[in-house]
Amino acid sequence: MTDLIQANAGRNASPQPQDELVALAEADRHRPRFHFVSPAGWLNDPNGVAQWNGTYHLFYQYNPEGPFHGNIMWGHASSTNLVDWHDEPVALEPSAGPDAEGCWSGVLVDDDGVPTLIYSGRHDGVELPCVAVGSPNLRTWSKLPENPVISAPPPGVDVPAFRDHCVWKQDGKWRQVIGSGVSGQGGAAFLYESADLRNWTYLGPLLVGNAAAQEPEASDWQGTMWECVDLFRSGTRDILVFSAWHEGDTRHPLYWTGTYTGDTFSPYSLLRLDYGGRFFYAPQSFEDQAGRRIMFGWLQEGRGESAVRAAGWSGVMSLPRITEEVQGELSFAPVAEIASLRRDHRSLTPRSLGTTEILDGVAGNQLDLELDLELEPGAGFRLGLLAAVNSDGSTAEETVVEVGYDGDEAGTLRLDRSTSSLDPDVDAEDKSGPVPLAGGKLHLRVLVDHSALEIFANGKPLTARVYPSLDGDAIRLSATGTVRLRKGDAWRMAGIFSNPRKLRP
Ligand code: DQQ
Repeated sequence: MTDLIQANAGRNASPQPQDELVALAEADRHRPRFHFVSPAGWLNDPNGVAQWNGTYHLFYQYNPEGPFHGNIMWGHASSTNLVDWHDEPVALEPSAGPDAEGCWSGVLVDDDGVPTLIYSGRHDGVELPCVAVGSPNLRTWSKLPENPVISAPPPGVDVPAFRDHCVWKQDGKWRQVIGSGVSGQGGAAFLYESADLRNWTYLGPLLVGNAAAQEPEASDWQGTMWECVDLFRSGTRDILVFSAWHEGDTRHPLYWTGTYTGDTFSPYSLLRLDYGGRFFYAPQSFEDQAGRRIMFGWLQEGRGESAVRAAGWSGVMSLPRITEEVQGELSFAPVAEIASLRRDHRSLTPRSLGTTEILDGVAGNQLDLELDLELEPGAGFRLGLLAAVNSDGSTAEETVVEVGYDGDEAGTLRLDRSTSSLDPDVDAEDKSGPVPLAGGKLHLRVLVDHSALEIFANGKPLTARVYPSLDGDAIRLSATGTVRLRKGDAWRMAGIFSNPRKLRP
């Protein structure tokens, strides 16, 4: 590999105030403790998610210089159980040439035993596909001298951007889709083919969207460019995931169900992937050795820029979630391994719920709650989290999860953050979406990890960030109409990192 440019050349060449930034980040009250976060500085998209020789690998968009998107490199962590993460050396970082301005998102593939990264190198303000090959332990990466391996977006197409990759082997050849758009029309996924991951032939658009099909304000607006495209089969459906983007605005993840045949994807339905919108952005998935489709997403910050700067870190990785097709749509749940972090089990007494009650003996900001409920048509269930209650019983702060049952099969999951925080600078936008509620039966799983909140209601996820200022930790239940708690379990969750971590492991 002597003719290859060493991706890691110059690493640790200049001393950095590493300890200060890490200590600052660790001291932040809003920092999650059982979600993966970068040692400090900035984290965004999951990249190169894979299981390699039994070990799970999570790469991520990383800026160790501070909590802002700049000079993006690939951070790296590994895990034997999808729960505990071991920091690995930075895998890729910008160097003179086609990725001088950033090593943007991409994937890891197994090229006949050689770990190989396909990523977007940024140079002169545009991104182009680049390749790096790895050592057998995935710790040292060498960029190909022929980068970029695709020198321009497809000829004759005016694109707003062209980046991010999904790569797979099919009938002995490599295929990839690259996220893009057709100006004046909509987002797009462009399809390529290669025998060697180095020489690529453009086959045409896999799919082009229609930015005029929904209003730009809609929670399922397709955007004008598709970031982080991800194509996979789930059950009886082919699935094309993308993150809807428009002129620098990261909107939300969506997916098409449909049929991938030949060189095209025939769409059937367009669906929302997570009702938290930009709080579960740029997801990437892989199939593990047990055949599970596992997805990670980036939980963006929802507090003001000065608060982010002061905290010294930005961005949370979601818990790994399994996705499966259920009745033509994707259904999600955290991987079962997460349950190994559960401590101090409390079981809730089955009962009918009514006026507001504070849960006895269950409180905290690092929790896993699992509830089985039964709602009568017209009923509503309300779960208050991170609640700070005034001495007169009024609410000082509270984050509220609500599920309403409209009757038949349908219900609505809603996250009300209007009283989550007294801080006026935090995002408090209402989040909601439909949930299947056959017979009024609801399985609700809620994971609270300080500012990171992941909710799964009958398999429909809603992910968001909250920044309570009063350190409230009470949990409150209430109902309107008839709601029965059939089973309820609560656990405190253990943390996954032992401090201090190294900014540049
Ligand atoms: N983030 C990356 C891009 C991707 C975007 C850059 C999505 O490759 O399109 O950090 O968050």
